[in-house]
Amino acid sequence: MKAVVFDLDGVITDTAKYHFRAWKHLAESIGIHIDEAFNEHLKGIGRMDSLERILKFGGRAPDFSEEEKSRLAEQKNEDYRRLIAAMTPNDILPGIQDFLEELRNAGIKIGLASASKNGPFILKSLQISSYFDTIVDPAKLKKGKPDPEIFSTAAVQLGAEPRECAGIEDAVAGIQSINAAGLFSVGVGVPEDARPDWRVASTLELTWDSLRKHWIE
Ligand code: B16
Ligand code: MG
Repeated sequence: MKAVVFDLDGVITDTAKYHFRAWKHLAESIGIHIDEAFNEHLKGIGRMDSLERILKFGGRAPDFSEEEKSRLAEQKNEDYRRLIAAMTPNDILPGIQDFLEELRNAGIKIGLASASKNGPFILKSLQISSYFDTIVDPAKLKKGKPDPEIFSTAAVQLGAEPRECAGIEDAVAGIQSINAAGLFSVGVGVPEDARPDWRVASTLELTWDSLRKHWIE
């Protein structure tokens, strides 16, 4: 057991509500209405793929050029950045700061495997950047979650074999990515059929002691 790799949105902090607000605003500007249920399908999915899903949902996929789509995604991101700029350590999900501290004290390496290009900015706002030994740059990946690439890359960057790492995710696509990469998978509030190796209902259940117990079982 050498390393733990964290997803960001839904595991470290809840950015989904800000993504939703910004996407809703953008979608409405082009006549598409999305609700919270639809937003579930955007969790863990990269920015351009999220936009594609929204356009397809609204039946407007053929109406925009690549250039226009980039502009729409940029517009959403500006809106989103305004919303997350106000985040503080109070926005860290319950138990996560203690868990990071325990991992560091146990000599376990810590990585971030988020689809978000705003990951480093968010860690900084939450004042927890110093816990992270590595952050995977999602811009350098060929494929997003559920492809295993992001978690495999995290293991490589941490100098560990996948089976020496655990990955923590709140999205089904994320669990699929962890399982395919061969890490021990931990699912936060994911459905049973997502098949995590260990399932917790809330981030409060994440402690180094309990993770270790489930991992070696
Ligand atoms: P950005 P995660 C994902 O974060 C979000 O769940 C997803 O909704 C978002 O579209 C994606 O990051 C990209 O974010 O627009 O900031 O680059 O769950 O992989 O940490
Ligand atoms: Mg997530």
